Amino acid sequence: MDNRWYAHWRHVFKLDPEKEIDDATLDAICLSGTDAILLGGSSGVTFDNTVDLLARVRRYSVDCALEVSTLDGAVPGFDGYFVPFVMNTKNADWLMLKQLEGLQQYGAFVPWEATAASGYIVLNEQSTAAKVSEAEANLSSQDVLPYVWLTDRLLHMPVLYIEYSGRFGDMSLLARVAAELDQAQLFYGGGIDSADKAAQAAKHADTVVVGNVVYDNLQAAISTVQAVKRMV
Ligand code: 1GP
Repeated sequence: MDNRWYAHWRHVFKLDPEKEIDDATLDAICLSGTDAILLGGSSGVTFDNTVDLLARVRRYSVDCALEVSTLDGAVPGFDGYFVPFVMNTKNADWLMLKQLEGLQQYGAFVPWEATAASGYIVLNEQSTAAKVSEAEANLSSQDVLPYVWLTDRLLHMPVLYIEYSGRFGDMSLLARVAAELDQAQLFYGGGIDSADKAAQAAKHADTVVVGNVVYDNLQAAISTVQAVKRMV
């Protein structure tokens, strides 16, 4: 069953459990009107730092989900879980084997009704996500399409995530991907540091994810919420 508990999310803040965030900043983020807080990071995510941040976000009524990218950071108590699969890598660890290892250890505890696979297409070669997963990130719009078809039409993954982490992506590529989707919810993340960029991404993506700018420029981060909501 796939009831898509995240279907209504248009704007999401992604927080990295490894990074420090003070109470005032977290307060502003959680009360910003965003649809959800997603916890995740490409490195340094542990059980302790994930539990700690979850407990702090739990003071607010906003949805809080976890992107499960390490076994260490698999923590119960979230509203939902995304299990990432990197579609554009030839390293089987990130395609399937780490996910399998997770199920071999913790499969009996997975809340299936609140767990979704997300097919990542990682497109910024310089990002930690691309380096860690050995993604073949230098893809044109044309090159990306077979990955989109694989994720959306053959495997029927419920989420397709266009990931430019750290750099604002090619919006014409994003538009091309959006036009090609049959059923997956399209997430976009990467380099959104202003209302204008958030609005551009929201034109094509179902769900816009805003990460780093939270730590660099809080006001700019907050401005992305209304920019996305205005596009709906
Ligand atoms: C990272 O897609 C998210 O996984 C957000 O990217 O940190 O560049 O906003 P930024």
